[in-house]
Amino acid sequence: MGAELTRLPGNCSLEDICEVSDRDGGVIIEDWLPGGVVDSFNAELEPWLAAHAGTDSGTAASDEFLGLRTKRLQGLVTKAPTFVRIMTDERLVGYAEQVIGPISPVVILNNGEVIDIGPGESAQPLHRDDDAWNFARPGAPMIVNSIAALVDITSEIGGTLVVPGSHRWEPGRLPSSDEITCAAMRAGSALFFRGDLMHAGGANATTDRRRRALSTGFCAGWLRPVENSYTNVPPEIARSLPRRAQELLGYALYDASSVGGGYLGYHDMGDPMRLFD
Ligand SMILES: O=C(O)CCC(=O)C(=O)O
Repeated sequence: MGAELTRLPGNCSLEDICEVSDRDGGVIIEDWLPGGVVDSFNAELEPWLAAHAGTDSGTAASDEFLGLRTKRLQGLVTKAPTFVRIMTDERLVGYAEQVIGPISPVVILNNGEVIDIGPGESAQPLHRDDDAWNFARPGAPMIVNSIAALVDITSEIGGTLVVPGSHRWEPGRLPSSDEITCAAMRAGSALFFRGDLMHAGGANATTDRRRRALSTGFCAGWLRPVENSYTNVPPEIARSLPRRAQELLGYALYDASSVGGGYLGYHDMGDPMRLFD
């Protein structure tokens, strides 16, 4: 593995993050989350992960991709309230707004997903998150994602495999092995990356430990997100959240009139935020 990801210190600026991401497609931010946040989030997750019934997403192909030895949790606002603090992080949302800004004046949550890779799991195929929307092309990302380490992550335990620079590649180009690196990180650090960067969950083939990480992604406000936030976080629960979280979950009316677009997501021909008045 000859490729490397740049590592920025925990107090780096949004400008630093955007500059490296623009060049490499992704960047590691050391100690992004304070230890207390990681600890309380992990404690809230424990019962949900213990009760996890196994991968059952609806199709064999998607189960295979998600990982048969991997536990995934969504609906994190309801399961682990510390997630609200994480998903509203100013640098993460600011990063999303910078990258996605050229195609959408508004970003919403694409997914908040714990990815807990168990022993014996194999590596995912390399992919771009933008591939979920089959017309996406490198160079024009529709989403950004982050993978935050909730335990110390190494390549042996299933660290994310990343192909720095692949966000600029022509369609169809595949990496050689020395163009792939692993986002090894200590707990609390995170990889921020664009939706057009090639990456994959790594294999956990030789350890007896689980690789626990959190994926928090944002997409253009006009795109159908991977996670259905309206069913996972219904209005009865969203009502008590901070306004910023409600907006990021997609409850605010999408207004692109400032860039010549229109309005999306009416509730009964009004702004859904009125539900919370
Ligand atoms: O778990 C990871 O490190 C990456 C997971 C991923 O890329 C995915 O599930 O699409």
